[in-house]
Amino acid sequence: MKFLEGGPVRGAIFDLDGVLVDTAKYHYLAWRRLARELGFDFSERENERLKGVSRMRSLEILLETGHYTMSDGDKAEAAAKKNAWYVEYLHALDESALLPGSREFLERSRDGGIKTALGSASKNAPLILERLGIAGLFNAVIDGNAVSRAKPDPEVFLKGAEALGLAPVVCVVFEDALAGIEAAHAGGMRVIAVGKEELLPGADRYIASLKDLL
Ligand code: B16
Ligand code: MG
Repeated sequence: MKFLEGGPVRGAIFDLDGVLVDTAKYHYLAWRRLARELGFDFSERENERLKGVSRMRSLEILLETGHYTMSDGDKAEAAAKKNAWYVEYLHALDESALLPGSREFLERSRDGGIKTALGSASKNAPLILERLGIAGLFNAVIDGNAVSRAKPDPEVFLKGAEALGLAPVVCVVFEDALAGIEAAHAGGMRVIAVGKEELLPGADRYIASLKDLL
């Protein structure tokens, strides 16, 4: 399997939301519900700023857009409420939410001797992988429960490479968010962006979806 310049690839580390699955719409519905409850609206364009960002940071951005302030205790409560709604929406998730080529590319990577890891900010990753029926396609899962520093810190990807027993230089990261591209490079890994160069500058290659690599 040859899909990237710059030496062999022995490990592939995948972001979840926006790379393997489209969960952004469920995040959006839950954040908008919270915003409306607080008395302001939240547009899809504003929601773009939340992609790849941690739950608490997402809440802070949401509150900023609504010019709304809250105590830390209320923030924890609001984030928990949003998550409960999000998890409720996730029950509607099934294999049809997989982005084009996700399952096939994971399978082909493994058949081609490339080890696979998940590198996601989401604390709900195990539930999502289960609902999509792809949990068994990963050699390692590093998610929001396993890291203490959010992207653009490279922690999630470095832990992924380590769990695969590989050096960063032979790993490639698949990302749809700027913070993730920065995190991968900060960890010494090459990165393939799922999206457009205008929105995601600095990646080593661009694809519209994993289907492009099949
Ligand atoms: P949770 P990724 C990210 O997933 C999402 O893109 C982002 O919108 C979300 O806030 C974050 O996970 C945390 O998710 O609330 O489920 O813990 O793109 O890193 O796979
Ligand atoms: Mg993402």
